[in-house]
Amino acid sequence: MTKPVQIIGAPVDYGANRRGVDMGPSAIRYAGLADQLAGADVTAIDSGDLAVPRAEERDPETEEPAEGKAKFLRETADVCTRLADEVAGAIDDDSFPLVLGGDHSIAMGSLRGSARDAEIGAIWFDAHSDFNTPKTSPSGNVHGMPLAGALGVEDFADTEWANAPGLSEENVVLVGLRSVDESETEAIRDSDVTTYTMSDIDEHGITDIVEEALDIATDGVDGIHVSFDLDWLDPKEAPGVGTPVRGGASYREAHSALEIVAERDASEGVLRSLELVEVNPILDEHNETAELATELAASALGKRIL
Ligand code: 5AB
Ligand code: MN
Ligand code: MN
Ligand code: MN
Repeated sequence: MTKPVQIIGAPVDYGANRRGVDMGPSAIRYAGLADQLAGADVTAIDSGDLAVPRAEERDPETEEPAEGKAKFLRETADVCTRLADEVAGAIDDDSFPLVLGGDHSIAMGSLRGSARDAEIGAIWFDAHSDFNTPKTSPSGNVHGMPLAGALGVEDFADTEWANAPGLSEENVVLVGLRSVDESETEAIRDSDVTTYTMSDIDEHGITDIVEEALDIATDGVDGIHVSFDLDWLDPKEAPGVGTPVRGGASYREAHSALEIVAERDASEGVLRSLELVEVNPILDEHNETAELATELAASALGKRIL
C-alpha cells in the first residue's frame, strides 16, 4: 500500500449479542498493529476511536424503531453515519481507511463512506452472509444485516445511513460461507451477488476463488472495499469471535486470500478500504485472534517475506 493508512477504531457492540466485541480495536492495537504495519512498509496514522456511547447509557424507556426486530438500530445508525464521514474523509485526503471493529454492523458505515462519490465493489470474507433484515432476522442482531443494509434490501432501501448507493450487487462477492439462514438464502438467490461457500474453496482452492472474486468485484468500478469478519477463519485459528462456526478457513488460506488482494492492488490499485471486524477479546485466548487480525491487515496491505 503506497498511500498512508488511516486507522479508524469503531468500538461498537450494539449489533452483537455478546458484550466484549467493543474492545476489539484496543485488543488489535495491543496485539501490535502498528509494528505489523511498519513491517509491511506502510505509513500508518492512528486517528483513534469513534465515540460510541455504551449500550447501558441508553434510556431503557427508549422504544426500538418500528421497522421490526433490530436491536439498537438507532444507535447503529448514528455510529455508521459518523463512520461513513470518517472513511470518506480519509479517502478524500488520499489516505487508505483501515477500520477496526467492533461488530459487523459497522460495515454499513464503512461501505457508505467508501462509496461516497464512487462506484465500488466489495468482497465479504465471512462464515455468515449477513443478509438479514429487521423483518427476517432470527436474532434481531444487526451484525447479521450489514450486507443487506448496504445494498438497500427491503427496509434498508430508504434509509439515509445504511445503504451505499455506489455499491451494486453485481460487484459484491461473499467468500467462504458456511452458515446462511433460510431467509437469507432466498434473498441472496433473488439478488445479483456472487457467493462462494467453503465447499467451493475445497473444490477450487482459495487462490482461484479469490482471483475470481476480485475479477467480479472490480469489474467496472472505481475500487473495492474488503470486509473481513474474523469468524471466516476456523474457530481453532480464531477463537475470539462471538459467532464461531466450525469448518472455516485455515490460517494459510486467510493469509493467502489477502495476499492475493494485495497483489492485485499492487498491480491495479483496486483497494479502496478495508475493515477487520468481530474480534472479541473476552472470548479470545491470549489475544491470539487480535494478533491474527494484525497479521492479516499486514498481508492485505502488501507485506512481503522477501
Ligand atoms: B456476523 C445470524 N445469521 O442473523 C443472525 O458475525 C448470525 O457479522 C449472524 O457474520 C452473524 O443472527 C453475524 C444467525
Ligand atoms: Mn459478519
Ligand atoms: Mn460472521
Ligand atoms: Mn464449483
